[in-house]
Amino acid sequence: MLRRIKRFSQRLQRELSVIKPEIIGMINDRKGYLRQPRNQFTQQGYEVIPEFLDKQECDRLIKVADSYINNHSYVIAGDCYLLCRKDIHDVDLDVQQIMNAQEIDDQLAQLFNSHIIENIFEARTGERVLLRNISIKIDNPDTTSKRGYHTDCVTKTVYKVFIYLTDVNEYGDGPYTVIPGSHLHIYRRLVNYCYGWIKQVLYASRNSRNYKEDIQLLYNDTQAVPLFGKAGTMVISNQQLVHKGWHQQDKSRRYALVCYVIPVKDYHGQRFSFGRIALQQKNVEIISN
Ligand SMILES: O=C(O)CCC(=O)C(=O)O
Repeated sequence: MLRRIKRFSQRLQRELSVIKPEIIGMINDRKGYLRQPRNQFTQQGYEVIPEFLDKQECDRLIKVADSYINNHSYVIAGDCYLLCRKDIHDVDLDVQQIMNAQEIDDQLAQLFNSHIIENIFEARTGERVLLRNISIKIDNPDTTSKRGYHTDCVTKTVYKVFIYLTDVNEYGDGPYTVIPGSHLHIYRRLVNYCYGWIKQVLYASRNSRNYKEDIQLLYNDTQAVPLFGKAGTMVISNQQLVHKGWHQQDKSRRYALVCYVIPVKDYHGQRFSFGRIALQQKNVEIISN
């Protein structure tokens, strides 16, 4: 009991200390977006670019992914690792993701070093960006544990690229789903932040996501746009956009490349290690090959 009270009080202190910088950060992020050039990407927060990869390359990458799939997170080689989401949190339990896949595949290494992805963002935002990681994400059919609407962080801009490797033609294929323009909403986001803040203080545990990134109020599926596309379709997205992977993925396994991109101004040499640190902190064994 005493230990619980102590943990609660530590969490409360921590969360009290970040309220102000996080709210100021959200307001400043929005101001930054309003200064960007006006185009579909900066206004809507996403854009769909068809036929970025051909079918043959998509099929090849699926084979690469299949050769590394496993039920446990493990280090594949160097900085490349398979992250099974069930090992780090309580949502997306059927998602496996090969992080830093550019380290184990020459074609992906070429794409990683080519600056093609950075150019796409820079042409739209007018700001220099950095591609940090190309991952291969495998979303197995799941109708029970998909994460609901969220943003990737409370503040600071993160961009992602999704390149479908399988056709995503209908809801059952698990389309990436967005609320257009929501990266510019401030009041609705603040209401959700306050709600998430309270949940974070009351309920956060070792295995929970950051509740402050959840969007549970004032948005719903009627406002959402599911982004369908054939294998090879690229979606670029500002991850401050309210988004989710469609929650009723009951038809097929979806393979996609997911690339992580940040503004150069926010890069301070940090190594990409999403999930890896969490695995170590939570004492999940990382099985090395
Ligand atoms: O893969 C998807 O469709 C959803 C991904 C997502 O929610 C995220 O990357 O934050």
